Amino acid sequence: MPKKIILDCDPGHDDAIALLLAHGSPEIELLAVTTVVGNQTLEKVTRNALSVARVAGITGVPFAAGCARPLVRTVEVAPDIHGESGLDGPVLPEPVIGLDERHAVDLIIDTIMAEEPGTVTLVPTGGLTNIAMAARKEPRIVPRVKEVVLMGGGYHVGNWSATSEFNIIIDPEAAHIVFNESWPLTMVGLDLTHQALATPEVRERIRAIDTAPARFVEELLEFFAGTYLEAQGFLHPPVHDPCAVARVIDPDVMTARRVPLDVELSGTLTLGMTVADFRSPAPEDCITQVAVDLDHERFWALIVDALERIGDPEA
Ligand SMILES: [Ca+2]
Repeated sequence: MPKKIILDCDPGHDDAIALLLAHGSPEIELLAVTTVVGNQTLEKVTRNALSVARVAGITGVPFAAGCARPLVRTVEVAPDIHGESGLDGPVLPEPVIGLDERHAVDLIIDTIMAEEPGTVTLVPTGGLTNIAMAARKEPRIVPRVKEVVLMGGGYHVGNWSATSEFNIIIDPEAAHIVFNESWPLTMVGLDLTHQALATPEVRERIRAIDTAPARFVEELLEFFAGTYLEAQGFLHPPVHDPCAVARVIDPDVMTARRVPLDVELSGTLTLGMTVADFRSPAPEDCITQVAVDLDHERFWALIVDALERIGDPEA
């Protein structure tokens, strides 16, 4: 049985690859794709999501636009990493599918309420505004969600401040809501995703697939490699968001540790820090975990396999 997911994203180079991975994996049934302000404005990331849908040949999956600003804070976007479009590098094709009429928050709620309880996994790869809003608007979704597997945070590194990761710090209040709900939650944070490096060897394997979607991914990685080298000093770019999808496809692609987690809202130096309590043993009622070690080979094999299965949808 494929695992049912809702991908809540802000494409974004790594979000685009996460979407391709989710679509191309036979282990995943993509129920809905929702967008949220983050790497760029809501308008831009939503258009990007629809463009990627065309590249991947995704039809019959509802896409909906969500929140255009965080719950409390002002909008902060990341052009130094993702460019002015949010998805700079490849030519972005004109979308061929339209948006669902519903707000993303309502699409998330309707989808979870329509499925059997305990079957839907939420995979947020952007700020947590939509997910927090959905939990507050319709609390009955919370016990129905199987698990939240999110890309965000980090237990000993940040990338937007010394202690904090972009997806969390752009809407820390939303993250606080999501991390403190009663659903099981796995944080796939920077400690893990900084191991998901697109090395020259990996990029050669993707180039060798020689399809339009694979070339699109290679062009994304080319741009991402440049900004990650310039803005953050990475020799090879870390490809964050597909790590959360990979965790759902194959839990053994990474190790995880059960630890209590919370989000700092009042620190003057540590706003948006995801605080993990590694003291042993974890409390019996602890339902949160952090991803620790990635199997690099197994991870990239999932992405290569998904791209091979997608083939050339428009050829
Ligand atoms: Ca993202």
